[in-house]
Amino acid sequence: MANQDEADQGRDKPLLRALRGEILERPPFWLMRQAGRYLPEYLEVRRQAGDFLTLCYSPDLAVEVTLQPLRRFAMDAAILFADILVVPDALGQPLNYREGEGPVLEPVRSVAELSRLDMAGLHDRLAPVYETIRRLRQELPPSTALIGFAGAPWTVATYMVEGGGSRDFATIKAWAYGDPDGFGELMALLVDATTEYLEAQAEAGAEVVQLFDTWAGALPESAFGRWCVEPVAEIVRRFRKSHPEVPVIAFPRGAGVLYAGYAQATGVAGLGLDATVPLGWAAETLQTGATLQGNLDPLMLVTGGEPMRHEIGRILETLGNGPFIFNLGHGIIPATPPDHVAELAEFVRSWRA
Ligand code: 1CP
Repeated sequence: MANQDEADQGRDKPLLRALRGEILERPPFWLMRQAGRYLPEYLEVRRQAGDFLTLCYSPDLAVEVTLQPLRRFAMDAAILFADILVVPDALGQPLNYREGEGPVLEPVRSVAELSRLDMAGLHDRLAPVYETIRRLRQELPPSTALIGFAGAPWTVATYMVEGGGSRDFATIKAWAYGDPDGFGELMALLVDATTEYLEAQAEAGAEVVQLFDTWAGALPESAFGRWCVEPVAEIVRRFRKSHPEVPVIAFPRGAGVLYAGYAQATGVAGLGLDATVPLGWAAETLQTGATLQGNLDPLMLVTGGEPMRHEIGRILETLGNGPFIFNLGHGIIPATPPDHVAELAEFVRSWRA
């Protein structure tokens, strides 16, 4: 009976209800990059850890930084503290984070270079991440959902091929356009690794998983179908078979009008909207097929005050009458005053109250 009660209580978490398509009186909220450099207590733990990857692979520290924003702002969900680039790292492409420079990887740029990568060590390397999830499930308040995540194959591949962040994606596009079969081998490896990684997260206790496709907007229509939609659809198809109870959210940032049809084509339960997606269009065109999530401009959170409250109000009024999760349109930026996050939390929580 206790187990049954626990299960029922789990199902009642506001985030999970919203992802089942329920319209809640007050939409649940969480914020992409809610843990991180805008919080002084994060910077302190980050300093202790020394290296960013050490922080990701130390369950004690990763649990602590995951919980930090919840203590201040009581979001409806925690998001596992890790990074999308732990997957290439675990496939054998070592990763460095240089201060102020972001991630740096030894690039993989041909089928021959793919032989440096394999899945044999994947779960050993990622075991600390699964341990972080198990511990978080013990520690979270009963109504708070735990979100696991991975990068979508296209976005992860941009870092693997470019060797870090990129402005024009010239190298990866040269490969994908010029040798789609060869590039497809890298993408197939990422579909396999990402599916297994998400499955292991669900087994460890993740109740929702999100796929971040941060650079989806870099691709024209034809390539968008092949390299953004199809890999995510394949991951969702496999993942739903093994974990039908765990909803998937995808965030194809910058997809523009290609947001239309994306949820149907991929089978995701939740669709993350970037800050440029028009709200009325989203309510009419997208909300019939998926629970929407988003989409306050992170710079509005830096501004705060009346302009921010006005914009949050507009988002809630337009999207809050359908299945909806309030969030930002991209991650919190380091310059964000924590007081403004507190204002946002207060405003969303008291909406329609
Ligand atoms: O020095 C530091 O402390 C590192 C800063 C940092 C943090 C806090 C990085 C490096 N990653 C993270 C954590 C992180 N990254 C999380 C978990 C925390 C949370 O959401 O609360 C998540 C979900 C991510 C996801 C991530 N990493 C994405 C997708 C989402 C997005 O913001 O677009 C991407 C593209 C990355 C790559 C990455 N990792 C870190 C940086 C600086 C970058 C971006 C590099 C670039 O702009 O190209």
